[in-house]
Amino acid sequence: MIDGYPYVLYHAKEQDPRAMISGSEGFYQSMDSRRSVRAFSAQSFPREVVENILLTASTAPSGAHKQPWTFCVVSDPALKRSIREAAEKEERESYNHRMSDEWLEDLRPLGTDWRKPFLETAPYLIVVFSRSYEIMPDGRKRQNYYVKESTGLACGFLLAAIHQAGLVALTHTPSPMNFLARVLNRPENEKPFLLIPVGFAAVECWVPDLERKGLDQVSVWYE
Ligand code: IYR
Repeated sequence: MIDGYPYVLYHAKEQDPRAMISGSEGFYQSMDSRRSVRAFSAQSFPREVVENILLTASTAPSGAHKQPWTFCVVSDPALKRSIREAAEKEERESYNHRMSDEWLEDLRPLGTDWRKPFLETAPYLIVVFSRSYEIMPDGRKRQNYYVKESTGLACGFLLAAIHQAGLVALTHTPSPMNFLARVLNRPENEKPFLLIPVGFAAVECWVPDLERKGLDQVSVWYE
């Protein structure tokens, strides 16, 4: 007990430096093979895998340990179709009128457009909502903290768990995405954050030949 709150001992891990180097290298190699995918197979997989993935995502750190996220899992074909139709309506408007020339030019290498067939093909859509506050059983509101940072971290863990399960995903950002709260009938304290189709890659699935920034481009060391 500390200040009346229950505590448990966290056991520090003793590790051989060589094992640490090869372990971190192996994890890096695995994560480096992750790709965002837009061509999905229709093949499904057990619901239990999704459950484990969501439990993993929920191990992310969060402001005051409020875990301010909700994962809506959509596999119902009619609902997937409604989401696709609503997303394409917004995306068509965005690609044709709302996005700047610079933005469209930046997206050209990715080959994206307003069409989102993967929203129907992928066996599961995980629609992530962030929770600005909690509504208590008596109707009063309780504040959440660092809601975007926390939900972003949970989504990072989610993508890593999806990859570890041998599946692929797309971090899709239809914009604006208020339609998701409407279609899924979410409460007023939840805001749509990301729409993540999950499944197996299609047999023929081309991805852009991207290069990742090197260490010297993403880090500055003060030694
Ligand atoms: N939301 C649009 C556009 C789009 C924007 C970015 I930044 C991307 O990296 C990819 C797509 C869409 O999903 O097509």
